[in-house]
Amino acid sequence: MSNITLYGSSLSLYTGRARSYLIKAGLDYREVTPVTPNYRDNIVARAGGRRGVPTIETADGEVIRDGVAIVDYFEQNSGHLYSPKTPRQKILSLLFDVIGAEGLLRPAMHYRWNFPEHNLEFLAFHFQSMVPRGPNRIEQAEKGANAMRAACAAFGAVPDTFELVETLYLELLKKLNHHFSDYPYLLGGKPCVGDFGMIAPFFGHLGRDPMPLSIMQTRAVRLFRWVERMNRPEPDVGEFETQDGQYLPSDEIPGSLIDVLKHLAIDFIPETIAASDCINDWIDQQKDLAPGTEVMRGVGIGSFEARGVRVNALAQPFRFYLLKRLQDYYTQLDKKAQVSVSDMLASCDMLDVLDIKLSRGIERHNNLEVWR
Ligand SMILES: N[C@@H](CCC(=O)N[C@@H](CS)C(=O)NCC(=O)O)C(=O)O
Repeated sequence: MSNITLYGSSLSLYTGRARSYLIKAGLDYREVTPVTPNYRDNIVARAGGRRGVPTIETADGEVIRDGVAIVDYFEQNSGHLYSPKTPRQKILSLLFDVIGAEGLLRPAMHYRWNFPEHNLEFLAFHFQSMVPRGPNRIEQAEKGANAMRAACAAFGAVPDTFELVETLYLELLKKLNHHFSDYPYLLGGKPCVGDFGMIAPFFGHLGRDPMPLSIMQTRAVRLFRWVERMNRPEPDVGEFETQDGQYLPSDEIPGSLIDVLKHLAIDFIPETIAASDCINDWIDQQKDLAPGTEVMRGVGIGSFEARGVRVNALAQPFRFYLLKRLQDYYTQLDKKAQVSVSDMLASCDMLDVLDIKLSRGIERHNNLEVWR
């Protein structure tokens, strides 16, 4: 029997992050679809009452819900094996964690939900697999799928933005493909927390659903190889000359990664500003929001422009819970390191990530994110 149980699904974006971490760290786990009586009767209550995946049960019987908390738990136990120690690399590791898990939902959901002729049968099967066996299985699965289809539009993928979403995504593929032609992972020879964030959209959705998988395989084979590599226990770096399993020396950041970030900034920065404005307005209006209240997934719609196209997207507090980690790390750096980091962020149009904040903090309590 394995030590760790991962409740998750192949289809789930966020499970992809936790699974990849467990695989790369060589941890002994088994993945279970969250439809078992044990999950329903014992795990959900200890996961804050949320039927969310990924959730794990550790060898000691501890239950942890949320992919970020799961990675944190093992990073702490391993002495932060996948957290770079130098300022620029550590900041980018944290930034890619936010972008991967929160900043690429629009293309991930667009390529899943807006190509039914390619994806629908595949999705129907998987949504049914996530529902416990019983008389209303098909109806319940359809309900779940419809909620996700609606979420796709809420993240800003609607007919008026399809062209923008696709253009940005295809350009991103090219840039990532270029980077992964030279390096096995974002920061060199070893995955970092940011790689685990990025695998979330790039496995469950963009590297697995039929439509986007075929795009990635035909247009970005080196990116596709990174997706494979992130899901294999061996290094799987045969095509690279350098196979040292290390981050790049001297806090180096490759130019190819700066290009990737510069491109991501096109919608990530205006979206983050719009979301923070929206959430801070909402916070101002909540006169009776008691500390400990669960943080909702979205609290309104942020509106912004990218390449001249208006996008309206759900403003999600969780993005800022993650961004604050990067800001806290930056604050405690010495002056010289801060300059080195801010120069790098400025060079990829990402300097704003140091300043965009919510007026109220978020913390975790009983496996839930709550307002401080
Ligand atoms: N912040 C969480 C989000 C997890 C999440 O949204 N999971 C989806 C499936 S991919 C889900 O289970 N949603 C229902 C819920 O969280 O209650 C993470 O990083 O793991």
